[in-house]
Amino acid sequence: MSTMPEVNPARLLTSIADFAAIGATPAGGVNRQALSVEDRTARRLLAERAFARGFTVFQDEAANLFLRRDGRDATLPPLLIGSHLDSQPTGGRYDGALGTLSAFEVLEALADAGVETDRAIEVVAFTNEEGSRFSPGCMGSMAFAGAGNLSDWRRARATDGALLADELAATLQALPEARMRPIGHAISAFVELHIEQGPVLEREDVPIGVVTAVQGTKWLEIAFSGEAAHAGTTPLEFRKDPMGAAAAAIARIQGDIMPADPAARLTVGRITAEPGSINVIPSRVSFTVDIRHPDAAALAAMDRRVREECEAAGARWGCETAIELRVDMAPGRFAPEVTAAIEETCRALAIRSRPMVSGAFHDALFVGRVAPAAMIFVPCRNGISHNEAEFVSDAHIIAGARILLGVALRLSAA
Ligand code: HGY
Ligand code: MN
Ligand code: MN
Ligand code: MN
Repeated sequence: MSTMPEVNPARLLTSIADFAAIGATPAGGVNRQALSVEDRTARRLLAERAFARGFTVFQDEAANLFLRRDGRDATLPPLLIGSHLDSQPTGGRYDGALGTLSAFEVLEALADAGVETDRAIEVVAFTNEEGSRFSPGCMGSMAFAGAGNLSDWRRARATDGALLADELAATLQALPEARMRPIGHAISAFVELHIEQGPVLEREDVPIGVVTAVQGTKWLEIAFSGEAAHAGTTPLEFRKDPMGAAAAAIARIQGDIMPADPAARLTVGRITAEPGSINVIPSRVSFTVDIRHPDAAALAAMDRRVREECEAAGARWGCETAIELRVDMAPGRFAPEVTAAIEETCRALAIRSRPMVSGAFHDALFVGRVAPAAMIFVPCRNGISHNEAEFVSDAHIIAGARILLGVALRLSAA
């Protein structure tokens, strides 16, 4: 005899705190980078909780982790819900983990209520959504959607020098009880709950965002190669100074290209100088450019402008310029039938919502290429994310999980 399933607020809030302790930083954030020891610890904790509930645990060759609660009809493709567990080096405790743990709470609430759904529901923790330790981001969901080549990525080196192939193998081996499954299995739909990571919902005091689309993203790695020389003896006209080139290029990127379009987002997040000595003109300077725009043509135009500015700066400072495209994510629209299910659930629970476009990329962007997908956003304080101060109120956490449970009930019906 089943009852109406309800989210268990105390259990979910405790779970979020439990996972925030894995890779906890002194400033209250988390450092749980993809395929790290901390990431493996979090995966194990989630898998053990799944085993304890009698769910089945799977991994695929991209180390995507799946927790399955069977449904009435095993022939039906499962509904997939979830997000990611990896974090930025100085990340917040909610980015990714909130969606993954809220999805697990949905399975527990259904189990507690004895509800048998028509189709199975699977919770997923996709591998390396952040892309900060290994490029590209959304590695696991891209591989799941056939939108990227895992064998190419295997040779990638992390920012700390580790080889992706080794870290993938260690992660899979750390969970021997999980069953391996072929990558990219059929699913009926995918719903990802995530913090907004921006200011809109909080500013409008709306508890739920119904995400209809995700803007496009390009990541460029720019490298200027010049000539190392003595800081004290080398006059300007003899210098082939990659730092001068980088400074000129970044000034144009942030001083001219970004201000020209209010929808443009350009970020230089990482810069490295070699040899990095105070009294040596660098031999090489590399930096990253994260380019975002909701419109594909505008994104391509900004990419061209950035490349032109870098080539010009390199030439002016007597340097060679190398530009590598590390990530190329076209803007994506989500499935109306899934956003409609989210909106219906918000109405049924009398929780206000508003449609919106995501400024951040997400795993749902890629899963949405192979199955109907959409996202549910909850507000975060001051719109801050990718920052240890990231915060979501308990009320918004519970509202988001209740919506996810309602949507899962709707979409798991045959
Ligand atoms: O960068 C992004 O958009 C994602 O939050 N990792
Ligand atoms: Mn995220
Ligand atoms: Mn993130
Ligand atoms: Mn994401």
